[in-house]
Amino acid sequence: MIDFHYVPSGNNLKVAIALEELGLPYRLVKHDMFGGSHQAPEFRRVNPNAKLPAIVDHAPADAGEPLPVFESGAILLYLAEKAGRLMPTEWRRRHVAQQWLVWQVAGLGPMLGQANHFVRYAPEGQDYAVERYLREARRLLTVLDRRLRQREYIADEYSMADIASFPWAAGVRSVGIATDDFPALAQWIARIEQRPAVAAARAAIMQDDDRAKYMQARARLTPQEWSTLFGDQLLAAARAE
Ligand SMILES: N[C@@H](CCC(=O)N[C@@H](CS)C(=O)NCC(=O)O)C(=O)O
Repeated sequence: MIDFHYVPSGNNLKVAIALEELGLPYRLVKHDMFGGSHQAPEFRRVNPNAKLPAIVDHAPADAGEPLPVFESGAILLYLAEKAGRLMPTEWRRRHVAQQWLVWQVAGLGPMLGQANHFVRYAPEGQDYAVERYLREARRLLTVLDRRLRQREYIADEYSMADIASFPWAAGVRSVGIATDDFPALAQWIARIEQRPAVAAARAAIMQDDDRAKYMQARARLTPQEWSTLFGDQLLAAARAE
């Protein structure tokens, strides 16, 4: 059994899709990001970086202690290795899939994340930051769109590379980017959305009462929530023993 610590967001949807695709049994452990449950000392023993998603595998391959794994990219690679699926085994194909997976976690995710922050959470009037991150997000989406022009999936076969990029690409409307501007990408999103595991993953974690709070066009946070996510409490939690 795998404990899956989550909030209803794109990074977390990656892990839900992977678990559903691989048919691995998991137990949902929901967090309240706005309330700061992920900053509590017990969860920082699972993820010292105090972010979601994270998993704890109670039946790791070495038959040792339960193993916590954090960072969505690391979790996808861990689950692929555990199940022996969704990452190519042939050397060249594996490195193709791996570099696109890392491209998502090091580029597309952080840039869209910052765009999301400045469009939806920051005080208004930060035009330079909004334009900088939206332009970089559009550039990265263009790279992915071009990659998908001649192929069905990002790598040579459906893989963790697709699972990593799908939730972010499918969610770009939240920062005001239309997928119509990226035709190959839009077709790939529609193709992935047809997968039963994707529907099951969305049903498991995204159809959630709290989801509306994550989807506000301009987020309205209480001062305490703002401090937890972006202010003094964020730093205090990292410093706490
Ligand atoms: N690089 C991390 C990013 C995780 C992340 O930022 N998760 C968000 C939710 S999507 C979170 O936990 N936010 C709470 C916070 O920043 O305190 C990953 O890919 O797992």
